[in-house]
Amino acid sequence: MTTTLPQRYSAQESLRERIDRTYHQALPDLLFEAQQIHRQHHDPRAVQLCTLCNIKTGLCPEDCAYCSQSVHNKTSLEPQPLADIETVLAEAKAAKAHGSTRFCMGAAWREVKDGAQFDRVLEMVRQVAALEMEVCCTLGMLKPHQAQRLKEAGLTAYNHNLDTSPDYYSQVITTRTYQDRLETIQAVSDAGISVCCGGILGMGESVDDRLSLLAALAALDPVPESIPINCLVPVAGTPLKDTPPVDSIELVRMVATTRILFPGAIVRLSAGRLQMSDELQALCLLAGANSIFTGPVLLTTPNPDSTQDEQLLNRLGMIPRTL
Ligand code: SAM
Ligand code: DTB
Ligand code: SF4
Repeated sequence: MTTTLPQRYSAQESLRERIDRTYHQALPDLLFEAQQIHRQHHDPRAVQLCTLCNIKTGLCPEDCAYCSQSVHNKTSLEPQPLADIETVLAEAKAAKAHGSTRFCMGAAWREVKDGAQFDRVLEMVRQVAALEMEVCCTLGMLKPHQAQRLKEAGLTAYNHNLDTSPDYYSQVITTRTYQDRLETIQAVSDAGISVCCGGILGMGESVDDRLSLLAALAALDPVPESIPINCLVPVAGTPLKDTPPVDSIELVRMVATTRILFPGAIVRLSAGRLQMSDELQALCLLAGANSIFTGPVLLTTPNPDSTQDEQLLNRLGMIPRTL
């Protein structure tokens, strides 16, 4: 009798073929595979709560078509200069009191510039780290010495998304390249900071583009430890304001495929939860998502409030993850 290896162990299969086959298998098989892997690497009941804080709002020179904060988009957002350390620290303490174990500070910058503002951000990182929370920043492009300084200040992770496939990217952003993003991600991992890198679904891209995004994430070395999956929050005044929402089952397939490809990563069900039913969020958590952003706003757009999230986790018998 000849024995054939199960398809998943085929040596000839390319990464992209494996991603395609994984994503397109029957949903029960996809979910079963994702759950097996999820359970081998994580507590299936635990969900990490993470809170965002926009430390500098609006007037960003980049032209990201989805973003409320770009100067190129005519949105109703009120710009705000870099926040005070005290204000940010108070928000971090409140987030911790609500069960968040990770605090992520975002700035509407194209890139970090050395000087007093960056020094203030470094101090924010130091003070949040002292609260014994994971500290993450997303500040745009970084140079290696800046990544090093963030590491020394106690930064746990840096969020810098690839956003979409290399092919679709230029439909969404023209003011910086995919390569620019890869270089920032390299500087982050070279500094010993954990990479948080994912993308956005629902910007008019195809399923193939989404799978190419996963292939690009899988080609990073090291692969990201944290992968945010955002669904576009359409913002009035942006070119993507009328883009139709992501198909629910396609979202669940993406989450499950991400879980299978990145067994050890925290997969974050990020922007767009307000538009999702409880049942869809539950399916995403069953498919391997194990983190959500809590608090009534993400950076500039609304998000379910903590009470709603608490009730959902309770109904599912799930618990906030401790550090
Ligand atoms: N300026 C920095 C940058 O672009 O890296 C940090 C902030 S930026 C808002 C962080 C990420 O949020 C973006 O890379 C994008 O993936 C996500 N994002 C921004 N606007 C969004 C929207 N309307 N819907 C979904 N995700 C969005
Ligand atoms: C990420 O991928 N999603 C979060 C976090 N990284 C910084 C941000 C979502 C922003 C959604 C749009 C807004 O609120 O402006
Ligand atoms: Fe600026 Fe970031 Fe918004 Fe792009 S996503 S416009 S870089 S704040």
